[in-house]
Amino acid sequence: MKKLLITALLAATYSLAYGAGEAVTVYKDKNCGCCDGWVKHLQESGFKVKAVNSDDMSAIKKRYGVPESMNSCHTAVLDKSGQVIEGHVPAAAINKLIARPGVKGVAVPGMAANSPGMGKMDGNLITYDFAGKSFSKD
Ligand SMILES: [Cu+2]
Repeated sequence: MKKLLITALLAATYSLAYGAGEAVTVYKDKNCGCCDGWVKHLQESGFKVKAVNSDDMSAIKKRYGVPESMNSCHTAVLDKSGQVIEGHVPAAAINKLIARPGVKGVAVPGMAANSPGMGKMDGNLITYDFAGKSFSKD
């Protein structure tokens, strides 16, 4: 009985730490391979991902208020909060974003080689908020 309880507690902690089944819609170009890599990273981290292919990503970025200087390949929106995620942002930084509803959006500009979906993470990947301030280092 005690063991069962511990297992249940661990499972609860796990889902809290990893996306908690948050639904996220990812807008991407259908030919984007690294976008698919990032979608996989989100799924493995416990997010429920809906991927939507778009031929006009710049319109999507404008619609969700992504600063032009921070543009990357894909744009994602958290279904519940409406917070925006631009580019190869790691799941840990997204969880931090969810915990801070006052932050409108975060971005990893461009195509960082040390980001999920692109390459091996090295602890030096900076995620910025849309005001340009450093938000997370993973
Ligand atoms: Cu990319």
